[in-house]
Amino acid sequence: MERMATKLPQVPTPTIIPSSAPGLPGGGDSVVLERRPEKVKPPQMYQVVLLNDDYTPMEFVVVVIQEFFNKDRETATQIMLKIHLDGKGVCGVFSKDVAATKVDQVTEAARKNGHPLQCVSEPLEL
Ligand code: TYC
Repeated sequence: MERMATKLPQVPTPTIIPSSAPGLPGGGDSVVLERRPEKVKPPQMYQVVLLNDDYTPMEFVVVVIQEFFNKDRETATQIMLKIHLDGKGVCGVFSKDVAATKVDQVTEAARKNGHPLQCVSEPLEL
């Protein structure tokens, strides 16, 4: 099996300070962990956005937001109305893979039900 390349977090290299070092309590060598600037960046996150159209029923959009984005009915209704009025709205923020899966699931559900609903993912600005 092919192995995935994984980036391990960088750990500081211990510095051995001899017990004779001035200002340190005696009784054997002391190990000091020096703090280094953090090199591991958090992963890029993606917002999943629904776009407005003139044909998809409001009720279908509310159910989609409830089912695929785990929102309660009231929140889902507010998001749907925001999309209806502004043209687009964020339904959730996810890692790249999860966002892509949400887009696929929503698009499949919409097409199965004969609706043109558009769902896209966008990298989140820092
Ligand atoms: N504008 C649609 C209507 O009036 C409702 C709608 C809301 C459609 C949100 C898509 O992402 C959407 N039936």
